[in-house]
Amino acid sequence: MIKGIIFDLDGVLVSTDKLHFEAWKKLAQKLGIHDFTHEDNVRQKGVSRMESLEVVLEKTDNKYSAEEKEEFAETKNCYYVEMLKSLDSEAILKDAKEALIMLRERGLKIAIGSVSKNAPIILERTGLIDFIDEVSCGLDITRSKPDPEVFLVAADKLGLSYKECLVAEDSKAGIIAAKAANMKTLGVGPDHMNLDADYQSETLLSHVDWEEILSKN
Ligand code: B16
Ligand code: MG
Repeated sequence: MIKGIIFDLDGVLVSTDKLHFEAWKKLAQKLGIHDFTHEDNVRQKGVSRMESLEVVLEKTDNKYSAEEKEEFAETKNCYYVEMLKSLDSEAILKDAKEALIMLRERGLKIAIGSVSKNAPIILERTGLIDFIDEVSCGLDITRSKPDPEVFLVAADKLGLSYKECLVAEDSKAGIIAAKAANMKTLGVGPDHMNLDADYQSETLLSHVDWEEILSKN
């Protein structure tokens, strides 16, 4: 029986996925890369900061040292953190807050499962922190999605077994991670049809048959 829902953050509850894209694009331009596209950015979803940098560097023949790469990742994070300063509840995606409220009223426990080290600040700035029970984020783990670690930590923090959890995700890496954790999956967002999840929906409420999901599992 499903007793807890673990939500990815960027692109599922908040629109910060767009800010990640802007910040990586700005770094790419600084490095003389002018063809960094939305398709490249899709491959960065759910993966760590350093792995995301490699997606950018695939677009240049220049070779960089480990120190230079650390510096680039830090520069991108500075751009991103600067953008987060003006973040507020407006960044919460359609249906997200309503879904959290409805699920909690039904007695389900709610956790965040995000590999972002900026997750706590995003939850504070948007006010979403008041609607969740536990946070598992980049500060709690050593391996990013598609490794299941972030979701295993979330379930442990909720005090639930892995098969009692369902994961809502907008990235392929995240769906693979959730399946590896033995959890049910709900693919959301513009790419929901391509995620190979157990259930799929563009948004978190209007198009999701929570009744069916929760009664069948
Ligand atoms: P940060 P999620 C992920 O968050 C993003 O999807 C991914 O694009 C980003 O590289 C990663 O967080 C690390 O984020 O640089 O802020 O630590 O989708 O797992 O919520
Ligand atoms: Mg995401």
